[in-house]
Amino acid sequence: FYVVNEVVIKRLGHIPIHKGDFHLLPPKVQRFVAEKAELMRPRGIYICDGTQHEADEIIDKLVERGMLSPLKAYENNYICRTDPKDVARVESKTWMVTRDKYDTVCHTPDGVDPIMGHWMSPEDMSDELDSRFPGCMAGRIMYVVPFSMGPLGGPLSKIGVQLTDSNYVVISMRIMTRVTSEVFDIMGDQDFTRCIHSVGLPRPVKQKVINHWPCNPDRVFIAHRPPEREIWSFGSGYGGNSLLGKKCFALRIASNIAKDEGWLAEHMLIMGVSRPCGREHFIAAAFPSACGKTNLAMLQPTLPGWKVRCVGDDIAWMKFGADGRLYAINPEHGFFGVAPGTSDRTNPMAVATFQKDSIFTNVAETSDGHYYWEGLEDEIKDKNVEVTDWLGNPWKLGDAAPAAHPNSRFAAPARQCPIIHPDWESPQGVPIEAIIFGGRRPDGVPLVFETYGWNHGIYTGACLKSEATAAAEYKGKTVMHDPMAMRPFMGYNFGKYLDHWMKLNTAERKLPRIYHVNWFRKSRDTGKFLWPGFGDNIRVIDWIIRRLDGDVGIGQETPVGIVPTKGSLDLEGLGPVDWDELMSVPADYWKEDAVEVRKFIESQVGPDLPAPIRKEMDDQEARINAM
Ligand code: SAT
Ligand code: MN
Repeated sequence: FYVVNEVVIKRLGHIPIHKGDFHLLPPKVQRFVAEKAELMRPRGIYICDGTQHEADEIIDKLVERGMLSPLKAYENNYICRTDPKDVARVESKTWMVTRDKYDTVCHTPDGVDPIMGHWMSPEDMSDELDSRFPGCMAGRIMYVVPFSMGPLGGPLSKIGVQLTDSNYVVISMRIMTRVTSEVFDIMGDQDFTRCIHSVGLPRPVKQKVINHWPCNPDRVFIAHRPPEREIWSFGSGYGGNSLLGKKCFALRIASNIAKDEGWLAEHMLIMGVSRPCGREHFIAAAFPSACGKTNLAMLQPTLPGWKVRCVGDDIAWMKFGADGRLYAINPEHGFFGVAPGTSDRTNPMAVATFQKDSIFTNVAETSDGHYYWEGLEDEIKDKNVEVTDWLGNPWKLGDAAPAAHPNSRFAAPARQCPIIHPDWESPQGVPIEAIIFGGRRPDGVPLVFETYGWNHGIYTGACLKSEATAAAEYKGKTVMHDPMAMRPFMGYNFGKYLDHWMKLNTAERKLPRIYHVNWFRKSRDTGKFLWPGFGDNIRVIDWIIRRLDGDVGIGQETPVGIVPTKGSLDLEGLGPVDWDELMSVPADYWKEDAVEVRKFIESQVGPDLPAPIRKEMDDQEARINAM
C-alpha cells in the first residue's frame, strides 16, 4: 500500500478509477499513469490484474458490442474483424527516436535512405505526439496492463506497463505476455518499459467506425525512445503496432538494453530437437515475418525416432551463462501466428494449440462456427457449409479474392501447445548450440549450408534476404534485404549491432555454429519447389546436428559455406529430389549477388561496418569470383 502524492492526485483530477486500487501501484507507476491520464483524458481508469475473471468480463463486453464473436465450434475461441485499413504493421510510420541520428541509423551516402532503422529527432517526435495524444482517449477507458516479458522475476526477464484504450489489446496482451499484478510486487528498484497506446479516436467520433474497430489509419504513428525505455503508439489496433510487448519492446527496445547489458534480443524461434538416441539439442532460428518460424518451431519429424519440442516461435532473448554457453528464453507467453497456410498437414501442433482460448483476427468463418482460411480447403467436411470472408461477405470456394486476409492471425496461449517444451518457462533459458538464418529465396541459394565461423555467420546473417510477405505494407514478391530478419525491428545502428554480435566472441565462450537454410528454392525449369519442407525439414536439422557432432565427411566447401556432400542427407521415404539443383551454388547467380550485396552493404552500412565483417565480405567475394 503506497501513499499517493499530491501531484499525482492533482494530475488524476476527477478521472475515476473503475477497477483496481491505485494505492497498490508502485509510486513510479502511479506517476506514469497519472501523467498520461492527464494528457490523454480518458473517462476512467481500469487497472488490470490479468485474472481469468477479468478476461471473461472484458470478452463478454466485446461480444455484446459486436467487436468479437464466438466461434461456436470451439471452447472460448473468438473471431474479430478489423477495419480493413488496419491489417498489418506499418513500417513507414514506425520510428526510433534518439538525439544522435547515428545512434539509430548508419552513415549512408547522400540521397540513400537507410532501410534499417527509421530515425526521428526528439523535437519532431514531440510535435507528432502533441498533435495526436492530448485528449485522445476522451470518452474511452484507459486500461493499465502490467506485464512481464519472460518468466516472472527471472534473471533474463523484463517488466513493462502498457496503457491502452483498446480492450482487444488488453485481451490479446493477456495471451501474448504474462499479465499480472504480481509485476507490481516484484518491480522493486527495477525500471519498467513505458508503453502508451491509443486507437486514436476520441469520442464523440466524427468518422464512421468500421467493424466496431476504432482506429485512425491516416494518423498512425509509432515511436520508440530507447534511452527512456518508452513506446508511443497511435492510430492502429493491429498486432505489431499495438501489442507493444512484442516487436516494440521485446525487439526494438530490448535490443538496446541487450547492447548495454551484453546480451541479444533477436527475431528467432527456439526449438528443442531430440534424436533417436535421446540426446537433445537446442536451436534458434531467424526468418523474416511470415516465413515459417512457427512451422519450424513445432515441426513434426518425418524421420522415425526424432522429437521436436517448442520453446518459442518468434523472439529469443539470449545471454551467455557462467559455463560459457548461450542461454535463450522466449520472452512471450503466446503465439501470434499467420493463419493462412496453417493446417493439420502443415502444422498440426499449432492447430491443436488454438482449439480453445484463442483469438482469430481477419480470418473467415463457416456457418457451423469454425474458422476458415486458405489452406483449409481439404479440411472442410461439409462441402455445403457457407463461408463468410474476413470482410464479412459471403464467399465460395473458387472465388478470386481470398477468404482470409493473407496476414490474418491466431493468438493462442503457448502452454496449450501439445509439444511445448517442459523447460519453456525456465527462467535461465535453454542452451543454444546452433543458430539458423533463412528466408524465401526462389533462386540460387542451396537448401542448407554451414558458415565458416562466428564472423562469417554474422556476415551471412547481415546478407539475409527474403521475398516480401503480407506481414507489413509491401506489395508483390520482390526479394528484399532483411538483415538478421531484423530489418523492421532494428533498435539501433546496424553497424554497432554487428559489432555487438562480434564482441560476444570471447575465448571462454562456446559459440553456437551458424547455418543458413532455404526451404523455398524453385526449379529453374519447372518453377516448382525443389524441397517438400515442413516435417521433412528434420532431415536438414539432422544434418546440422551431425555437423555439430563433428562429422566433417558430410560437408563440402563452396564459396558461401559448407553444403552437404551428395547423399549425406537422410532422404529415406521421400519422393524424388533433384539433389544437384537443390544444393547447387550457381556461379552466375552468386557473382551477380556479390555485386548487389556489396552495393547494399556499402550504401546501407558504409563506414559503420566493422572491419572484420568487411573482411568476410571481401573474402567471400574473392571466393565467388574464383568460381
Ligand atoms: O504484426 S507482428 O509484428 O506482431 C507479426 C510479425 O510481423 O512478425
Ligand atoms: Mn515475427
